[in-house]
Amino acid sequence: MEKLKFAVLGCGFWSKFQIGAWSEIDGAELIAVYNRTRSRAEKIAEQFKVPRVYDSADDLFRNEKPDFVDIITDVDTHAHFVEMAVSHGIKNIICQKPMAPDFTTAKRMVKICSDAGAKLYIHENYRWQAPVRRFSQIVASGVIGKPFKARVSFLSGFPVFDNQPFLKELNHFILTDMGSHILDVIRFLFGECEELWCQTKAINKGIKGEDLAVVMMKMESGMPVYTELSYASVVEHDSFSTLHILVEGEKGSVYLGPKFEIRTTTKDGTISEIVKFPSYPWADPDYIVNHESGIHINRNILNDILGKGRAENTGEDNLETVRLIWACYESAVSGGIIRIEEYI
Ligand code: 89Y
Repeated sequence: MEKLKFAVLGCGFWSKFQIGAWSEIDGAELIAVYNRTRSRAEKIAEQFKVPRVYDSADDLFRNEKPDFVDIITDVDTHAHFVEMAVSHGIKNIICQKPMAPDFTTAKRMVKICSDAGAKLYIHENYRWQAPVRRFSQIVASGVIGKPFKARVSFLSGFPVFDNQPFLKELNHFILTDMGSHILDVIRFLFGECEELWCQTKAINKGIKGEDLAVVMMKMESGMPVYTELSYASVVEHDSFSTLHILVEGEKGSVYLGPKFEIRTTTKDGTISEIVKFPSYPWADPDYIVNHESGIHINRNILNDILGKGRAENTGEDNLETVRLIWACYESAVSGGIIRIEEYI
């Protein structure tokens, strides 16, 4: 089978997990890696047997002419590398979440790609987590009837800054880092949001951004969704690195809770199932459900590139998640309700 050749830009914390996920998929071959600090790229190249290493992304594009590129650099550089890829004629560009450091930049990235006839995909993987997919199937099966309300929680005290110290330096933290996941899962499960109200706070000492956000949403369907995101929580069941969801419907409720257990309750009683998924040597056990989902999103994107399917996580689609993140910040500052169709 002919494999598409791809390059990775950025060899920081997330690259080994994303490249690990690619290594589980037939049909794509990693031919080169770039990192500003060359030694980091060399380390990744050694681990994953990548033939060529660059400390200039321009040189990489010029020499390698990859079929697609996977950008896994820090958020502040995403737009720069997307533009560079476009200028080198790359037609398939994958960019790590969050797409951009602000909404205006995200809109510009989508436009640049669309004007150039390049496809932009955003690596937004939480909706691909095995428990989230199974949860969505159960809700769609109709067993609980029409959903009328949901609560989505990410409450964690995981020492996230140990692995990703730069998160401490972000002026906007939990809504960009985790909100991009959670708000995207909410869109995946319940459709688009009509209006929202948000409150944020910084609880941990020594961080620049907020580590707590509480959001009340009214979906276009009229359904209320409450979501809470926190890296300041000391709770019995830490959500890391997934989320807990309760949906109530006319005939029952479904709860995705600790240890990937889904409990479905109707008038006949409660049925429990534990969602299972494989582990991989390249994955970190603390993040396993998160890392495993990378395989599914990568496969979905690859199939789109190959013309064999439609990608869920296009730039255009992800722009709606980015819109919600920044609508949340605006609400947190103004104290008001934001109507999403007016937030442009
Ligand atoms: O950066 C985040 C992500 O994408 O998943 C969890 C994380 O590593 C820390 O919040």
